[in-house]
Amino acid sequence: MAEKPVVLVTRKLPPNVEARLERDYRPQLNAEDRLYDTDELLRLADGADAILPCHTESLRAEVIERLPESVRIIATFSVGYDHIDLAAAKARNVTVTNTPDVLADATAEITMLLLLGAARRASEGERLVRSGGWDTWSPSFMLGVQVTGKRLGIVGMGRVGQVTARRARGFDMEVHYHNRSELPPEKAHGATYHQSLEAMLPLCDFLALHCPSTPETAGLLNGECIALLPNGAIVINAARGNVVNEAALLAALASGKLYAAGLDVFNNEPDIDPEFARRDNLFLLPHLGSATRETRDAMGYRALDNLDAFFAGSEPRDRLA
Ligand code: 8YV
Repeated sequence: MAEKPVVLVTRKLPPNVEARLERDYRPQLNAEDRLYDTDELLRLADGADAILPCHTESLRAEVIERLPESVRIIATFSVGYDHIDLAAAKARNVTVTNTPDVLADATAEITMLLLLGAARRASEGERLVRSGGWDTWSPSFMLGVQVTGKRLGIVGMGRVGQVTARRARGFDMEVHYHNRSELPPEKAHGATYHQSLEAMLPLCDFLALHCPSTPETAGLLNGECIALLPNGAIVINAARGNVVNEAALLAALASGKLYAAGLDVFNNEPDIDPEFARRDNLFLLPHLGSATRETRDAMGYRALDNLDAFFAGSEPRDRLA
């Protein structure tokens, strides 16, 4: 019988996922969950048939070019693949897969949390209670913005966007979306399509970003786009930090153009712009989009399904390159 493939697993994964790895592969696990720098990653990849990374490992072109010949597939434990240079992988004949579908529910949950948290001033309220500073109640105390019945614009109507549209309807929201192409009605869930982002923005009391991070979407929500939103709009980002021009976002939060923002993702995580922590009208989470036990298991299984297919000589269902 052929030897089991060697898989370099860059981060500590859920126990059930690691158990399946131990059963079916010869995994090199990261029990201490240390972050590997590029040199260590390349050294550990020596002799590995596959790498199972997370978005915390940057597999840009110069890293992929230096990968040992033994590596034939990168099966990332993420739906996003902005940390992997697909063209460089293709050029070296390295297959790349991701984990779509399975994190849509968890990420849409976080989107609704961000939306509610930003609109109803949840961070401010929580800080007040915890600090012992809560000493009053009045009819005008800590008023926020009501979510029910408001207009939500979704940028990127992929799987996460579609589940978000469904959840938002539970709050009687009027949902709009901008996407490369219009979806069939069963996927649009009653949301109205806008071919142009600029045409949709003036209709958005809330704007939720769910597009992938690509060269085309970098800085998509810039100052000009924010200016097109209604005064007092709320921006939600559960996609990637670089989809937003953060300086423009912070300026709009300071000027009052935006009422608030709810953010789960940032540029340069976890060393984010300290200005975010200083502003009150922000509801901030540390990249928790897919962070449920159920979803992290499902992401691991999906990555392993891709590896299983690849090493069985069939087409992995989530092949990107
Ligand atoms: C993951 C994510 O937790 O899957 C993604 O693209 O952004 C997250 O929800 C993370 O990327 C795991 O690698």
